[in-house]
Amino acid sequence: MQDYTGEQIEVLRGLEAVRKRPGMYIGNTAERGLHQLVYEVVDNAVDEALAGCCRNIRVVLYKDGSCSVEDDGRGIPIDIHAEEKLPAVEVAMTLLHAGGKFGKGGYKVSGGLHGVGVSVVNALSEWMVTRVHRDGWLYEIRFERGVTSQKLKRLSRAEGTGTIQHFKPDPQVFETLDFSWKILEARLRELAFLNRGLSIILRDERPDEGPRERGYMYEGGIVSFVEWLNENKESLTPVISTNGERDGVDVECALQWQDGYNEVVYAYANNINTIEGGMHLTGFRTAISGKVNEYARKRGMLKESEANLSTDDCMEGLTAIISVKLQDPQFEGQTKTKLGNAKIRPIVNSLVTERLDFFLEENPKIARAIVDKCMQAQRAREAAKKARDLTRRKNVLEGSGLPGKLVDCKTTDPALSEIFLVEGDSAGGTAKGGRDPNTQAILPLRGKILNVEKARIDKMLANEEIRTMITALGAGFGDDFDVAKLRYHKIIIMTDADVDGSHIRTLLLTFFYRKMKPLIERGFVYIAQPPLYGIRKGKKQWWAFNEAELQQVFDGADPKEFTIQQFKGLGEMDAEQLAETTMEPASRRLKRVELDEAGEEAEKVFTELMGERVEPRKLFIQEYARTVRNLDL
Ligand code: 0RA
Repeated sequence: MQDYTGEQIEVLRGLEAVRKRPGMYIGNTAERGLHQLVYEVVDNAVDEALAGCCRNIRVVLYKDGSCSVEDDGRGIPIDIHAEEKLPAVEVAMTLLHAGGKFGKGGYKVSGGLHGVGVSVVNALSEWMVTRVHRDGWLYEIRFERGVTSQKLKRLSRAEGTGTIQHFKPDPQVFETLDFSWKILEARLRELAFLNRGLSIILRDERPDEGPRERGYMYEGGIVSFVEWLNENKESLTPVISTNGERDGVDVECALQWQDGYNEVVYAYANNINTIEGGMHLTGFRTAISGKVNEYARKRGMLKESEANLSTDDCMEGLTAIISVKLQDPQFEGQTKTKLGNAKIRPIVNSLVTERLDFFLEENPKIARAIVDKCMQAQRAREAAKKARDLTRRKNVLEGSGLPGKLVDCKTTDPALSEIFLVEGDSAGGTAKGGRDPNTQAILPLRGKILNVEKARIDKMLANEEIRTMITALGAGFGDDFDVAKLRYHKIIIMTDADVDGSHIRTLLLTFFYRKMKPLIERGFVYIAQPPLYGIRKGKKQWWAFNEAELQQVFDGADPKEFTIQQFKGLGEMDAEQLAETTMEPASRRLKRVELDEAGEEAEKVFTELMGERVEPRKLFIQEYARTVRNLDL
């Protein structure tokens, strides 16, 4: 029999709650939740850096599926906690919500959103080892599924201070245990940008060909972040930056206009990407439009009779990072990524206004170029509005309002409806023959659609294929896009398995990413997978989607015994074949297009592949050429 003290019972209850409903603490137990564990531990180390006590963080992924995070901070305190009568480190590791915030006078700010506490990581790990360098000693404590398995002990004399957290995610909890270099790299790079001078190293010891290691450290902080984002764009201005502290709030902004048409603005609060925006973003946007309009009027570029430039006009082609750090962040909104603290708005607004005022006065030539660009954006937007109104009116006259090329499905329930965007009229005809008319609609697209990466909104709307698509999907586009009005919840891109087909697919994805992003964020976009080969032997029929599957069909037999048809395009299949292999839900394969958290990565790839500059595209092609399969020649 063991006597449990009050706090031991509390620990066990806490652990049980976390292990019973891990989703409540880390979102889910899939890939996202798994990476959340690393973020949680890294956030603690970054907090130590924010307190000015840590310069280096090192993250290592091991072959056994474990991960360690090492920092050179002060080391988690090991003295006996007055109330719990346990070493402070044990309290932090086992008590829910004790987090890093035990003791008074902790940090000034703390990455609050994740902030579930490292005890949650401990509870969801098969084992966890915490080592602390402090007071000339190295200490160690061990846990199994959150329960202390080895009390804190002194291992050896050691110099310096710091903490090493080493944990192995529990296979009983997680569906996947495979850490992704790409996902971790994106977040660690972001953290390095957001915390100037902080060095973060990522090391992966899992690859058979040997360890892989990369370090991230930016003396320029968010200025470097903007430079990195704009690396493949033609800039119109230098990076304009400002920072300051007011009312206990730290604000940093860096911005640069480039000659593209997209607004690339990321706002952070306590290192958390506030994708829903909030007070810091509002303050920033009003500062930009206020100052640009004021300057344009003062210099007579905008006449008295003319309307103000809209905020969207002023933000066209602007790349910016806004980073605020504050004591008591209020995270609101659906995904708790909208900063609610009202006092932040005027602080950001006045800092950016002051800086921009100074910049415009000092650089009249560049200032003129900025205003010129905003006015062009305004003209394009007005032209687009006219075009839009015109199409609306035309639709009313024509009846249903749907494009004539669309072969619609019978159901009107978006959740059950699918639309196939098909390359070419002839494949469109085949798809029409093979579809299920109740749930599947067909929209044939003629040739290449416009590359929206290189076109303004007015030119976009002059493009027939784009207009047809917007009308068929029914949810508008750009700033007016409303996913609630979407007519289909599966948008399936069906192009030929050749270079032209890939190009059309990329053009479509660029359009959706730039002008209907929620489609991709909500996972409504899919790519159809037509087979590359049809194989026949006697009465038997197989389909192969790649070379390996083709070999599987042969199964060691002589390929000459089979009749093999290689499909170069959708048009080479008849309606029945296309239906069976590519369209029927029961037998087809679909790839869902997903966007991971690292939004900057996707942003950069679209610029590289579709933007004005040729050189980055060449480099991209050279880098990935080695991995290309099935290139048609
Ligand atoms: C509370 C107080 C002190 C350090 C820490 C927490 C601390 C926590 C973590 C978590 C990961 N690495 C960490 N490094 C430090 C400061 C105690 C003192 O004054 O020495």
